[in-house]
Amino acid sequence: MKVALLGFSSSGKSTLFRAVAGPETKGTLVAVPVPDPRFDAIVAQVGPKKATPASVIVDDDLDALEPRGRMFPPRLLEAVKNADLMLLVVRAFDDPSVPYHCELDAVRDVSAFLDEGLLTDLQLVENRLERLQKSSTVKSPGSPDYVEKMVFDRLRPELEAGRRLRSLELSDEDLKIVRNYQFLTIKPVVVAINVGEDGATSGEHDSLLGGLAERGVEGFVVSAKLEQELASLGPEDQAEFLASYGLSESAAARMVRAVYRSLGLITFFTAGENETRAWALSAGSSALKAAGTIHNDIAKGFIRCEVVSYEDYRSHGSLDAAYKAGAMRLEGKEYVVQDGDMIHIRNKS
Ligand SMILES: Nc1nc2c(ncn2[C@@H]2O[C@H](COP(=O)(O)OP(=O)(O)OP(=O)(O)O)[C@@H](O)[C@H]2O)c(=O)[nH]1
Ligand SMILES: [Mg+2]
Repeated sequence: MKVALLGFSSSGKSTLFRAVAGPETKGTLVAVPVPDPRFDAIVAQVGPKKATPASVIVDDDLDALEPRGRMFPPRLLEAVKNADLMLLVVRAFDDPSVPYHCELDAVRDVSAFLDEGLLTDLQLVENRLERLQKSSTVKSPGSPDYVEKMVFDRLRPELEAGRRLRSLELSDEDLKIVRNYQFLTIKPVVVAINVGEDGATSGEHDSLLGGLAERGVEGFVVSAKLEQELASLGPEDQAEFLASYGLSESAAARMVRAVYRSLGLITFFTAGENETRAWALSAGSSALKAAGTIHNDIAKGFIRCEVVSYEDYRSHGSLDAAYKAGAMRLEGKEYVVQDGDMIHIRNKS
């Protein structure tokens, strides 16, 4: 899962990136591990040679949003295509030594971003409808152009009314058409409100967060600069440092949780002595999809899937004990994977 960091220049994107990436990271791409006490417990019990947590990839290589004219110039739009989620960093810290394009107003910046996404999508729909008008087959029921026009005729008023495509109940057929285009509002958005050093727990932005929730957008408050300092400390000092600011979790952990929720992800585990690993998967996915997440070949040769729920694993103390107690279920390709499932795919290879 790839997260694109977006925001106006000097909103704190790169500072947040360094905070979640840690001081060691070079470059603009980093895999941030998903904090999960269940995974830690499995690793402690199995003692594998290698432990790989689930992670989300954060990309800070995108251009800043344009404050004037088109917010998403073509190059930026192109880059956003490759991301699964847009993480908007919005500036709410006041620092006269760091110039900003206009007066500080986080609510305005967030609205401008969300509205621009709607407008960009609306324009795409309108341009496409205009083209379709000229098509020779648009009036023949069942033709691809006819079907597409029907879908876009329905989407246009939704976008005009400010509804994000992601918030609509789209059928599989709708989605098939929508996915042919690069709509912005089909992607989830998470907003990081970058407050000054003392604002991380002030509650000052609660109404903004509430407004976002109403639009189906996750948000969290962070002081990127403070968290960047935090990232350079050892684990014990980190906990103390966080507590002294009234926080229980680092920016990285809060960000990853928000991303996970927005993308509707669950975690399943593969516990091997060589490698024990946590994997992110869309909620509602099949065992076959889970197999494909591990490796295409494993999906191709899929025979059956051995599943032990995390609760059963915990209560029996190990996978061996769970198997012996009959807590393992054999499932087929269509089985809907549950959060925390411990999975072993039996496959032909
Ligand atoms: N006081 C304060 N300064 C911050 C905070 N976050 C970022 N800054 C400062 O703001 C300046 C710009 O931050 P960056 O993280 O480089 O901003 P950016 O969004 O990556 O900017 P561009 O890459 O130009 O688009 C830096 O000098 C940061 O130190 C914060 O929470 N508080
Ligand atoms: Mg930057």
